[in-house]
Amino acid sequence: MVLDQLKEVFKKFKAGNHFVSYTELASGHINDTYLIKTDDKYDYVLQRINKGVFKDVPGLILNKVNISRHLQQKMMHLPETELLRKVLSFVNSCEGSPYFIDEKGDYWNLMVYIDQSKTFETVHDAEVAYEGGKLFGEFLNLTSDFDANKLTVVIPEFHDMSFRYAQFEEAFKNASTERLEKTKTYTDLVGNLKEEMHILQHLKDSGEIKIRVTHNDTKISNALFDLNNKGLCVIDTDTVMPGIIHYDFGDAIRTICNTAPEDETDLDLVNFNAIYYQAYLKGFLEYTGSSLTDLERKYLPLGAKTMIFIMAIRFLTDYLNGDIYYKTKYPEHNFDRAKNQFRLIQSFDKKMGSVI
Ligand code: GN1
Ligand code: MG
Repeated sequence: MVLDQLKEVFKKFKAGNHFVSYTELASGHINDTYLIKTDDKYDYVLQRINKGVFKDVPGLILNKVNISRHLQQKMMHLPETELLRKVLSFVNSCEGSPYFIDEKGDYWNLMVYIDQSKTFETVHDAEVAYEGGKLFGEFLNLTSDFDANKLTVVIPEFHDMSFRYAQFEEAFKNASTERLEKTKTYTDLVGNLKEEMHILQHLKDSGEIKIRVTHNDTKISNALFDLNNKGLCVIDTDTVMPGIIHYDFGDAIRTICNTAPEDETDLDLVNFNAIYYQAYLKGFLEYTGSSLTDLERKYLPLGAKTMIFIMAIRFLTDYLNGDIYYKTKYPEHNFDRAKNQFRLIQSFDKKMGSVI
């Protein structure tokens, strides 16, 4: 039973033996995440990391711990209670390791839960977009002096466009006739956008855009807000890796400016909100602006479009593959997500015009 297992695993960490109840936090597509309520001072977030997706889980957990340590040092001036709300803090196992390995070989890690906080799946307020921009901008700013080479690359070529195209082409070759027919409009679009969607990749490969520490999963639900909607803490640092700033900018825009959730099936509800784009940009530049080159700044809008496309092609690829990567709730879930993202690109083009 899940309850017994969670109780057992929780006991393996230095959090005291105060397990009262659990709830699953089901918004992620990859890991299993649980909120553990205790009768003690803190509640906790317990996570089983997906070892099928992440090949080097100890490396991933060390990345997260080291990034948190770096951020904590930068915020040393804050009182401890505030620090615990602004930076994820990881709890060691009873054996002094940042993770516990169970009898099946699964890896678990534990964090202190940040209470009096909330997340947004969709945004309905420009202030929230602005606060999100400040929060992710601050994260990039504070990690800009962390040596990116010291991070384990947890998923090689994660935001590499050539890699994503190669995966798509392979899936296309092997897909069922039924899924190929259904997706024809969208697989054609993937071909049409190919050149534009490689521009950032080329600038990165040629060294014209610099590599730095990036979060790589800056969807707005990975930002915690306080109850007054002020940005609090960046969460889900699983994919912190060397990267370019454009994809962190872009993934936040992808989720903040979509007027509907990522898997909304009524595509008429999917529109790109350009006001939220400007609000996010403003907050983001307050923290990153002085460190950006003209070229980096020029290509921020293309970063947004490219990131929407990366998610569109990844969802479509997984659908063609028969749904082997993302958790899905029903058979067409990945296709619905892909259609949603392609519609968002269409609306982006209409609202933002050409971005190259
Ligand atoms: C996955 O599991 P979650 O929700 O944190 C994915 C991200 C996608 C996101 C889409 C390792 O993140 O790249 O942007 O779904 N993470 C991985 O919602 O593939
Ligand atoms: Mg994630």
